[in-house]
Amino acid sequence: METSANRSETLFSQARKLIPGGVNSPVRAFRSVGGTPFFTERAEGARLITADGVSLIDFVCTWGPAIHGHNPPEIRAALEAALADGTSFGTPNPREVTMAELITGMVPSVEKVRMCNSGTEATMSCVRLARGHTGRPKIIKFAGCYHGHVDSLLIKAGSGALTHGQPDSAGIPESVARDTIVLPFNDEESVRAAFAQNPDRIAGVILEPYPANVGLIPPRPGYLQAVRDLCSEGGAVLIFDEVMTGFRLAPGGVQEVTGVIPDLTAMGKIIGGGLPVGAFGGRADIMDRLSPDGPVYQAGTLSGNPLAMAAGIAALQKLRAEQPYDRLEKLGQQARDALLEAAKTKGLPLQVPQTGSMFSIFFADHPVTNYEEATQSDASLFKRFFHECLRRGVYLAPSPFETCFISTAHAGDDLDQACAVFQESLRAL
Ligand code: KE4
Repeated sequence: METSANRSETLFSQARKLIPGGVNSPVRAFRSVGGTPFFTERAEGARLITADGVSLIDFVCTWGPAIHGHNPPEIRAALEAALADGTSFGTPNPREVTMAELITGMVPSVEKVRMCNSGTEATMSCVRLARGHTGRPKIIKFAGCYHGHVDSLLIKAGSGALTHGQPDSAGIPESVARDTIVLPFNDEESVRAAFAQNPDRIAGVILEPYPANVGLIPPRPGYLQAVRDLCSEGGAVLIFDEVMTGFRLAPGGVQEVTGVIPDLTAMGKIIGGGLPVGAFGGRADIMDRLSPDGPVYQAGTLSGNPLAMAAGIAALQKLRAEQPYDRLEKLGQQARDALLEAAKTKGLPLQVPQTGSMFSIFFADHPVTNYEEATQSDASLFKRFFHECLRRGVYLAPSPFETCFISTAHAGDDLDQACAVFQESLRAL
């Protein structure tokens, strides 16, 4: 007999009959931490309310979009107003212009921008643009960086694939994979060598400037600028995948924080206010190669959808008005310090890389600087920690190779309570 206490179990067994793995995105299946995933009925502020009636302090924030917390009134009001006018038009609509003005105003390197429907579409389009602009075949990416499920980028992806122990995906022919060069992150010499070995063949270099799909790995000082310089010298397009970091670490993302300027930027998550969205933009001379003006084709039935634009505009306008970045940095430090303090007392090897409202948790003796080191962290200890937190009402990203997010709604009691849970859970290990 189904009770509210086990409604997620019932839903999951039904879902598994109809949806591969019972989920519409692999990481949600909890395969990296074990157990049955809970289903969420609704979300408010810093919390998810599960189908089992449990209230959880949420550090996934729908994988990044919910920087203002869940269901903020400004986004809800914007959606309710837009809904009254219809859900999709298939023609240009005024909100697309407003969104383009906001993005190009907040990310200075983006002179022109095109909306799409996911981060995957954004990175895929950047890669096609780089190849179309340069006429070259090869792309450089970095082990551990994840850019969505794009054939030519799902090579040693660091998020879903790594989490599921399948560093390469089936279904990608060698003919596609061979034009992708995979290098270690934080290793400037390997980039230099790749350019030297492939003169005039590299169309673009794509990276998460702060890799966050293999846990959070900060770039070494000077590394991003070195990659920038090598791309300029080699005539390749530098692509920053800021789907996660864009608008989260600063209005202009990592490129604003570091001053390292890419040629193209992939965006997503926050700019949709929780609705399906992606965007890519950058130098006008490259963006103008896009159809209908140029020879590089790209399209999307629901690109610029009025509801997604309304929610994204409200989210970006709220960010511009509130400028919450200093507050988010302090909240991130509070979570980091609570974790490190408890681990020290317990004598546990713990690394908590943190920047702004993003942090990850490695059970490791030394700071993690690349994919190889991340895979050597103690994943089984993470698994136990995850469940100790979950049963105390705190939901962390269900993999050691993901990043946790904090929203402005976490400030105060919820974060204080979560930090106490972090400490109790570490003590219980
Ligand atoms: P989407 O296609 O999932 O909208 O975006 C792909 C993507 C691209 N680039 C970066 C840096 C990303 O982090 C992502 C997606 N992130 C994952 C979380 N690691 C989304 C969660 C999921 O796959 O279910």
